[in-house]
Amino acid sequence: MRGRCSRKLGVLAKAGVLLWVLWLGYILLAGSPFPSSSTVEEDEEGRNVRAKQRSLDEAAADGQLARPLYSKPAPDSNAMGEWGRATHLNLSPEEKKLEQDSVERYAINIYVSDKISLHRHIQDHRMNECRSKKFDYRRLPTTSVIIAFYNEAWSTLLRTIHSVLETTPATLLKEIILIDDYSDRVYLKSQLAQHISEVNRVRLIRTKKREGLVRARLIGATYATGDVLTFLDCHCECVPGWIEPLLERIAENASTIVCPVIDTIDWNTFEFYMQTDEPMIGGFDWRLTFQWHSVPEVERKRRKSRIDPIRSPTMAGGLFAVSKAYFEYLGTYDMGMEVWGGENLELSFRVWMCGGSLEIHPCSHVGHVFPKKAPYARPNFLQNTVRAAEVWMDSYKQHFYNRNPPAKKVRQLQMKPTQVFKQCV
Ligand SMILES: [Mn+2]
Repeated sequence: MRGRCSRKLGVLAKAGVLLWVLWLGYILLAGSPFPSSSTVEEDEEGRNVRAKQRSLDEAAADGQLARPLYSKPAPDSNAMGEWGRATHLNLSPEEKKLEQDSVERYAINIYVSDKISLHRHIQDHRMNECRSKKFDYRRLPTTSVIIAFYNEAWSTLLRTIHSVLETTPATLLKEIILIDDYSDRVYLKSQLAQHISEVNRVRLIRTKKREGLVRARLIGATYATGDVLTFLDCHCECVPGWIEPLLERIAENASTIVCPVIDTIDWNTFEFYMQTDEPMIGGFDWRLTFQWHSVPEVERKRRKSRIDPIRSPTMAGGLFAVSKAYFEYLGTYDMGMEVWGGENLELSFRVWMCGGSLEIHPCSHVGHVFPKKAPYARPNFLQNTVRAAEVWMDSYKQHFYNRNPPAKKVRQLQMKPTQVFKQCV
């Protein structure tokens, strides 16, 4: 025991002497006339070097703050779908049958999706100004990402989750809240719970009955602890840098709902098509169906640069960020709405009528798989749009009923004349 102690002391003493010698050497070198034969030019050069070092340090600090919770594995250019490329498979008749079955079941080619990495990279083709834009990470609000799903395929759901974890700076991401709206597919039970338990900052909430998209999202929002609620669909892939512009805009103006540019992921090949030209904005027709329009001249003139957010009358619905406090002030969604369809227009009308605004940020890009067809029936679409018209359209609702006679019947059947609707609070 004692021998061991004295051996240790000996080692420590030697290490001490060695450190002292090194320090002395450093002092001698630093003090030697060799580096300090100073001329004015060299001083300036030194200052430049120091300034460069400082900016490198700052960039490194920014880089630290921009770092997501998990990093993607190194890209593998040979892997299927890497960089958002299309996947084309040479299939045997049996495999072809499996592929067709998956399309039949999900309205998305899940056979192909299953072959693509859950962590694939997406090529960033955003405008240069977007890619070089700097953010003050210490001042951006935090966000909770809310993803509701019903019987979603495994690989599209999990790719969405991993994509959020691998592209959202850890300092900004409070949590991902998954709401299972009473799915019955077996892999969404314990297998999903197990997978989720192995990643940080993901919560899984399950409803006790089928609630529909709107209520499922609102249930998710009640668990959110972030400053901003970011709603995503359950078959998305985020492009790096997607969240910062949304959060920065909400920090500037808390009464703004901000949407990313929604890029298309092909339902069949999973090719990621990034929209590189001017984004489209949302509108609607008199049947209250959502439509895309090009940016009008007046809005184009109002904006000072092509990376300024674009005001949009309506949103597509699936993907947007809103300050939690402002969403509550707005009265959230119309709770009487079921499933999906119409709720996006209702919320769009609500935000504009209640003094807020709705914008699309050209620097924020999220890919979405638009399915081959609507994956499940939505018998309540008409009912939802009737509610939106009754609450917000005043006398303009006549155009809606004229263009959409079945809506009149829905109103007679479902709306009591005394019914009071929620407007601005
Ligand atoms: Mn969708």
